[in-house]
Amino acid sequence: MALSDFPRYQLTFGPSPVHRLDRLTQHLAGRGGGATIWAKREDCNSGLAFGGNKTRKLEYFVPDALASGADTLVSIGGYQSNHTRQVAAVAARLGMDAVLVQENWVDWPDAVNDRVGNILLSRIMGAEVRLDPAGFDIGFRDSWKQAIEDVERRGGTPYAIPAGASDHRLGGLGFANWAHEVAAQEEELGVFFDTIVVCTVTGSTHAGMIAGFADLEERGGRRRTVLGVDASATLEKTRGQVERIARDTASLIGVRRDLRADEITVLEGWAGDRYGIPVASTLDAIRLSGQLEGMIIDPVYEGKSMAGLVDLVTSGRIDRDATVLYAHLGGQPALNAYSGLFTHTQRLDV
Ligand code: 5PA
Repeated sequence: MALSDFPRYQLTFGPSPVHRLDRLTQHLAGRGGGATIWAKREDCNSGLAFGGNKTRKLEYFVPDALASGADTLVSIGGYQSNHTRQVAAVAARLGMDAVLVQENWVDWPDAVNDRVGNILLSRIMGAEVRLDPAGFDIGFRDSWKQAIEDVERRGGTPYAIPAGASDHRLGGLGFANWAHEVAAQEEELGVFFDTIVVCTVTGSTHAGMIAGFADLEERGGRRRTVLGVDASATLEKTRGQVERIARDTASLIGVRRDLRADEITVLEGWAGDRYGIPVASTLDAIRLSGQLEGMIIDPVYEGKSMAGLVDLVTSGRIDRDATVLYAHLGGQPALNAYSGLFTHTQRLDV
């Protein structure tokens, strides 16, 4: 089967915007870089509760959920999960229920961590929110299985969506489609993105891109480099999951060759010690992106991948003549649970 054979239920506005980050490009050039930086914006890809990367993945889950006769979407994430917020929005749009297990993934001392931002939005959208004290883990969880069973026991028909909509047969398709979308936008814009930078945690965003670009390469497209920046701080689990989902997705969409080792790159160095806890480079990247571009990124995911981009570009590890596409995957609502980090304006010397 080819990617285009899989049914897709459109939840996004259409292709997400792609634009240059000129001031960031200039700033990094003054610090040893040379690459030209662009962004593709999944943070404004949909009218469903601020959208984000999961909205794209869920476009391929919805036909499967509808065909299964489900009436309830069941999923899992941290208190400030962007993923579960997007599941709640999709359930609302489809007229389904949502049951969300929200684990205590981040030991973050914010008094309203379980009240503001993403979890607030999920409650507004009518989801059943179950707080659970368990810590961070991207694997399958008993609490999630329990939620699925509970829905069945009360006579509902659950559709189970794992953490981040990743470890699922269809998990990689949304971002395989993203790769095809990038290729079409390149034609329109007359540009070629030789390097993609993307945040990776549960893995199917990054893995889907790898599979999608491998598919394009097999159809005669040019090679490019996809750099995943780990934000899980459980590197081996994330790397393993990226690799597995990339291979499974590639074969699902008809890529005939094996993926090369150099196509699967998960970089460490910007996650800090723990998932969900920003470090100095995260906060610098958030301020940099805000003060140079008015582009808002979050302390859990994009702040870490942007910190990676900054270092990779200024160190020359990303070539000085590269054209980089930064995948902005959304996630801003979580900023509300991190207000303590930004009680005063701190202008960067840029
Ligand atoms: C998330 C994930 P993957 O999980 O597909 O690797 O994507 C990482 C990622 N950026 C990057 C943002 C804004 C994200 O929300 N979020 C998870 C969540 O529960 O929200 C799945 C972890």
